[in-house]
Formats: sequence, structure tokens, C-alpha cells
Amino acid sequence: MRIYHRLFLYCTVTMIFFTSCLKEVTPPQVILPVPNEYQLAWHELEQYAFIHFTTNTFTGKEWGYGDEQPSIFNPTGFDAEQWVKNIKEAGLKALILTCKHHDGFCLWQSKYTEHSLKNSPFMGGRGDIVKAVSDACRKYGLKFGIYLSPWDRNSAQYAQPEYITYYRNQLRELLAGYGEIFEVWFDGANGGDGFYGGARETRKIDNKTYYDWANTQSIVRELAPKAVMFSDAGPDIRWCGNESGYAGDPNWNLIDVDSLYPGKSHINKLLNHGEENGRSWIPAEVDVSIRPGWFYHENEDSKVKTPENLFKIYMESVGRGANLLLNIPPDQRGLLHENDIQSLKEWKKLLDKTFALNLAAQAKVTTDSYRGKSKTYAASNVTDGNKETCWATNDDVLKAFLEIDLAKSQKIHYVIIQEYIRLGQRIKAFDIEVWKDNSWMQVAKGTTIGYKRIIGLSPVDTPKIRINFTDAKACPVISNVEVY
Ligand code: FUL
Repeated sequence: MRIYHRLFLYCTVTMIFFTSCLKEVTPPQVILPVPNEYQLAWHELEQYAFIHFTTNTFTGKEWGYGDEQPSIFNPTGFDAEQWVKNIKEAGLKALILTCKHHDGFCLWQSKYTEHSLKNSPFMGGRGDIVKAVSDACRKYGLKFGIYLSPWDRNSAQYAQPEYITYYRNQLRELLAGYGEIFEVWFDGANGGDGFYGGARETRKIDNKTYYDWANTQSIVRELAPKAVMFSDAGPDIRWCGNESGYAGDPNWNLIDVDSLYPGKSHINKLLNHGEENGRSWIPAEVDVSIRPGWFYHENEDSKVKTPENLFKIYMESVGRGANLLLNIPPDQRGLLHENDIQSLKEWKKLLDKTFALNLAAQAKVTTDSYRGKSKTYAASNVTDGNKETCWATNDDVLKAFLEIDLAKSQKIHYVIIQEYIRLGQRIKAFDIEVWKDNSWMQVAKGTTIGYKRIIGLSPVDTPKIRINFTDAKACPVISNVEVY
């Protein structure tokens, strides 16, 4: 009898154990807003190149007035593959080209204007730089994006309704004629005065109404459904509020579009930080030039940003969950300058050296709390190299830690944390501690995380690290942790 009793008990315990393992734990709630598929793909690009090239390259100006003669545009050594190869080697994943800057000169054979390379000596007037660059991007596996300046200082029609038709016609030419476009860049700059077909006057427009953005945006959605659109006010990607190379800390991917029209004095700060309770997912892009100007000027050859400058910019853009759009302007030959290439190469080396060996990959990760005690949300998911798996806590647990055991003392410099943003941006505050002299010592404090956060530490020797999530909008959902 006793043996049956024992067997019964054993079977019951085993059954309870297995049913609890199989029990489905509900996934964490989505915290709105969340990114769409194209925004998610954009986040993963992290860093890409901007190319500013037009008549300014030959006049030395930053903003062409619009009266430049097309005949001055003559890059005799133009080689799009030289641009793209160097950009790719630098670890940049895409390229956005100024197809038309404020001066109105078009780098393609637009049907709608004579102010283009059609009337330049370049390739006997038969060249198409947009085509050459987009082809080179495809050949080397970079994504291609376009910049088409809404402000046009050459066009006689600018500030009149006819110009909007002209602008949209050009947008259609670019979106339909050059393969897949990943991003469309709508510049908000408008200085007023210009050539305007010979009028040489100041023309003012109302930024909010003149361009009728809703209808222009629907052209992009129709012809390039995968493209994200950048402008100060989105709709998909926002400006970071400065051209010096940094996203805010905190940096929320959320913002209210209504709050983004000029007139608000704190608009640049708002763009820089986003809003914790913003109603739209509109992440920040950090646009900055490798030189003081956006266009190439010979007298800036000695002012190219150093690899260390670029590393700092990387840490304050990508490292704060924004994307980096790094401008590298071709020179009058139509080539990226040797100094710029040198700096890019050294920067890439610095990044590769810094993030060479992920100490967390082989480490044991534990936590004080995980969702429903289910393997699906176990701490080890943050180091499995799979961005679709994550660690999460129960809905009511907003504070919890991840502990990374390195097995032996190692010198650590950087910690990378990524939220599973498909479920929304949640973390508001965290800190990092290291095990030192038999107790925990705080070495860093942070605010938001988002797609990616890279925290630089004063190098410290330690056998284990703790990331304490101390405040969040909802339970933490973390997909990746790396230690270097
Ligand atoms: C600004 C423009 O005025 C600059 O010339 C440059 O194109 C920069 C990226 O955006 O608004």
C-alpha cells in the first residue's frame, strides 16, 4: 500500500511541475505608441551617410543664391563607386543624396527645369548623378535615400501655388526613377531671399500651410511605401534639434506632432529629447557634417573631424538610441577627399577595437524577477544573440535587476542595453553597479534606453555587473545586453 501511495504522490508532483512549465504566460502589454515595420528597419540601420553636392561645391558657398551658372558644375573625376565603397568600409549602411539643395540645381535630368546638370559640361550634359549614386549603392548593398529641398531659390514660381506642383513633379521623378528609397529628407530651412528666376527678392511662406505636406507625403507613401520621411515634424523621423551631433539624454522616441511647429521657443529642446508621453513614435536622427560646412570647401581640409570626435558623436547619437546621419561632402573632383576618408577609416578602427569582444556573450545572467517564472522571459534571453527574445518582468514589477556574472575579474569599459521596442519604449531610469571589494559600487546612472543605449564607464575591473532598472512606464522588456 505504501509503495502505491508514494507512486501517486510522485506522479502528482511531476504533473504539477510539467503543467506549470507548459503554462502560457501572457506577453507584456504593448505600451503605445510603437514603431511600424519601416521605422523598425530604420532603427536597425543605426548610421548612414549624407552627401551634399551641388554648384556650392564649385562656388564655395553653403547656400547657393539660385543664380549660379550650371556651367560651373564640372566634377571631372566623379566616381560614385569611390564614395560608396568608402562609406561602406566605414560601417555606414545607407546614403542620402542632396538631389536638389536650396539653390535649385538638380543632379538629375529633370523634365521640369533647365537648372540642372543638363546644362553643365559634366558628361557633355548627359550625366545623371542620382542614377550613378543609386546604382553604386545597390551594387555595394547600401540603402539609398533622397533629399529634395522644399526651398528653391532658383525657381521663379517659388512661394506661389505653381511651385508646389513643380516640387511634387520632381519628387515623383526621384521616387519613381531610381529604385527603392529608404528615406526621404524634407529640410525645414527657409531663408527668404533668392534669385527666383531673376526677381532677386525676399519671399516669405507660411511653413505650416504653403507646402500642404499631407498631400506631398501621400505621394511618398504611394511611390515609395517602404520609405520613412524625415522633417522637423516627422511624420516618421524627427530632427534632433541641432547640427552638432548629439541626441538628448533622455531621448524619447515619442513626440506630439502638434507641438512641433515653429513658434514654440523650446522647439529644439523638444526635438532633442522627445516627450515621455508623446502620442506618436517619431524617433530622432542626428545629422552632422564631418567638416564645419555641409559642402566641400578646400579651406576646411584641415578641419575634418578627428576619429575621436566622430566616436564621441557616435556615442551621443547611436549610443542614445538615435540614428546618425554623417555628412561627407565630395570635393570639386567629385571624390570624397583623402582627409575625410582617413578620418572615417580610423573611426571605424576605433569602433571595431572598442566593441570587439562582448564579455556578456559567455556570461551567466540572473535576475531577481522574471515574468511568470517562464523560460520565455528568462534573463538569459538578453545574451542569446537573438533580438526577438527578451527578458521581462510581471506587469506590476517596474523595478528589477539583471546580473551579469563574468566568472572572473575583467576590465569593462562599455555596457550596451536594448529595449524590445516593438512593445513600446518603457524604461525611464536605470543604474549600473559593479562588484568591488565585496560590495556593489554604482558606476553609472541613466535615463531612457529605447532601441539602443551605450553607456561609457571609467574602466573598472570587476567579476560581475548589475543593471538596476529603477523606473519605467511599464514592466521592463529588454532584448539585448552587451559588455565590453
Ligand atoms: C539645413 C540646410 O540649410 C543645410 O544647408 C543642410 O542641408 C542641412 C542638412 O540642413 O537645414
